Amino acid sequence: GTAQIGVTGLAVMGRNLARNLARHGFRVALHNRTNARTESLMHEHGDEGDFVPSESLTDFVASLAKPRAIIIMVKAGSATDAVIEELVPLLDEGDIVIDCGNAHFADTRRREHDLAERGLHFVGAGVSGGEEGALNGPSIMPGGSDEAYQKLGPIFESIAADVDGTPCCVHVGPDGAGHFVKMVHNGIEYADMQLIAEAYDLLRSGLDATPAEIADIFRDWNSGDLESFLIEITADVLAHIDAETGKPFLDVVRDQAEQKGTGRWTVQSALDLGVPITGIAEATFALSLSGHADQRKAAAKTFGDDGKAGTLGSDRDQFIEDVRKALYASKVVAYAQGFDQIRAGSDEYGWNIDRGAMATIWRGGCIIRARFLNRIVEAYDADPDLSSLLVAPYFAGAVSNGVNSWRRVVVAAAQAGIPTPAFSSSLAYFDGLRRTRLPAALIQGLRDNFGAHTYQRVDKEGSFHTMWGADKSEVPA
Ligand code: NBP
Repeated sequence: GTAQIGVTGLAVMGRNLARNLARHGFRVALHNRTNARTESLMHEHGDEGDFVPSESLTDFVASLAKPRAIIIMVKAGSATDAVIEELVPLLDEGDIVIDCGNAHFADTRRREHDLAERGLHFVGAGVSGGEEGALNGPSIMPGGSDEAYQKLGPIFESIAADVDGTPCCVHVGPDGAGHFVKMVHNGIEYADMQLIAEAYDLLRSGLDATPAEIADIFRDWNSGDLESFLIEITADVLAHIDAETGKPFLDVVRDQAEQKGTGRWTVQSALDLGVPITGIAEATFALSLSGHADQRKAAAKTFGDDGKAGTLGSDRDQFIEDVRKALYASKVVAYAQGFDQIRAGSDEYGWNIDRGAMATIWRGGCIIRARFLNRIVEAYDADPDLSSLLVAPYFAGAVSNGVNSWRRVVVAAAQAGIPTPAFSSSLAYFDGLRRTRLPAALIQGLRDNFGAHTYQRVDKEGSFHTMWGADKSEVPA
């Protein structure tokens, strides 16, 4: 065969990735379980580049030059395993199988291990940017071996988004590292969206501002530190008018958000790793709450929906500026926590992930692309072992500068009964992080009292236990 790379799985993502590859001059082999998808791609876009379509997987594999590079872009989970099982007997030693779907990193670790035993490379690559990104330049986060990346790197780097001449693709690390980082990226995306939603709610419920007015506020914010893809499209969504009713689009959409797998995975992994990613967790739980329509109805009936709309507007401009600063500070917390999780995962699984490089490849192509990622890159350039993004000079300054606004917003929200779980918990995290002494000493005392769990002292080494039920003397444990 002569094709340089193949794509199997030609739904929206695979189709656009294949077109992106072809537009960059690669000869692309095509396959999909249901041939109609392949035919429609050839029919609609066959003239965009050099495609080699095949109806059967055998012909598809035969159409590829060796060592083969095959991208799988199917529904994550058992479909990916099914395709791998069908594919592997047709391959030769040294071929590279690439999963660009949203796999769980643990599945990617397992698959990489299995295929390595069969002499094949397996690369789990996170791809962000939705269908638009897949076509015009996504952010790509490939894991897998150095050897596989040597061949794939130039291909991926040429189709990835580009920011100031730097491609939004880098070899993240071995086996599941790429999918792990993609997972954290999606968790941060959840936190970002929840923070934006809370800011909107504060302005709408607290100031009685209209969606169109709030769209203007977000547009204004997008010209400063907050500049990002999500802030930009927030203005578009807020300004949109429903054609059927003439009402703001937001007011005709159900307020129950879908909770997809990756946000949940991020929180589960953080619990396993012992990393407090409170922003992402609150965002995930806020979506869960939105989905419990019956419970919400019962509670609204019991307690009443709060009727304090418009009560926060005594100094309207000041409040808007406070919300902007609170949003920025909370966003810094969410990213700081996400990068902590990347470090913890990297340590746990031996991936040696360069966090600055992750911020670099998120600057374009992906959903969380934002101006402030440049600041994260600078922070890790200055200190690759940074203990927390929050203590890097730029972010420390931004948070210190915004902390009074942040407190005023959280207090005002609590008084007005406007739920701000992500704003509030991010502030609590910040206050907890900077405390020299936390009340955990009391918890140690309680655990020693009821379960003889022992404790350590601030003034000498070792573990100790107090004889709580007897004379309360202390004994070494
Ligand atoms: P879907 O996730 O909707 O999957 C549809 C594709 O999977 C079709 O090609 C389908 O073939 C194939 N497939 C299934 Br389902 N079961 C199969 C099986 N047992 N054997 C072979 N093929 C099978 O497609 P998508 O929305 O393009 O997403 C693809 C991947 O990219 C997913 O992992 C997704 O999580 C990830 N992703 C999506 C986005 C996004 O914005 N949509 C962004 C980033 C990542 P058929 O045509 O024969 O039914």
